Amino acid sequence: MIPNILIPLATQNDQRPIIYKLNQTYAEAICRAGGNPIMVARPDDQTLQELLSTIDGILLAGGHDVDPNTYGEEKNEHTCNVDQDRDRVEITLARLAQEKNIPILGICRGLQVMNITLGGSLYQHLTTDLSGSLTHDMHDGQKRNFLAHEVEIKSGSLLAQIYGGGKAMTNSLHHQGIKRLSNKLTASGATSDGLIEAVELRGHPFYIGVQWHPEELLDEPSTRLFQAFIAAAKNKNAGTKAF
Ligand SMILES: [Mn+2]
Repeated sequence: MIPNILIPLATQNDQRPIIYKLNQTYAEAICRAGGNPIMVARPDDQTLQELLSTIDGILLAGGHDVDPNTYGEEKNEHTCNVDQDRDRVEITLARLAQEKNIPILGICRGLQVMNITLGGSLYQHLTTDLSGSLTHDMHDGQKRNFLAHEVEIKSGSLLAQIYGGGKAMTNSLHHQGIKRLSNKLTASGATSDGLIEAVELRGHPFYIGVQWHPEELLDEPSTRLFQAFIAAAKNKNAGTKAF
């Protein structure tokens, strides 16, 4: 059985016409790990519910900023290109994944959506809002696989089982990040400036978010992360942990 992985498309709304899109690397990473990506646009909530019976896992990809209203804050001048309909779709999926034990992997914005869904909040701009912040936004002038910083992986976490514990060198393509961590989530990785860069939901078969972009890296830990996600998706209806 090849597990179907639902991926809401990102929105490119800083130009006209507005485009729904997905970087090729996400789909390739899912395929390499043995899954089948199923891209969707903006289904209504009822359609989303029905779609869930046909899929085995959910991937929340990167993209533009989430509307700060979703975590009770006013939008400041650094938050841009909000798509409230994408926020609705992804927050609904992150909630349903929690409730129904559906394996879910959140990448970059995806991790942020998971944290917001479960009651956390974001820094709207790390450079100005997180004192002593490292340089996390490598969008300008660097390749997307540029290894920007270390992430300390918390021992005892699911992520440590996958990454082998210790430190991981990762890329970094984000200007926002977790401010208040959801009290349901566990921090499983952080950078030296104190920013939480990985989260997981204990007791769930696979509810993992990472702030970096493993789909752009072809190293072994990134490969194992996608393999573990697809293994959990294959196991979705078995009701047991995949690893
Ligand atoms: Mn970073």
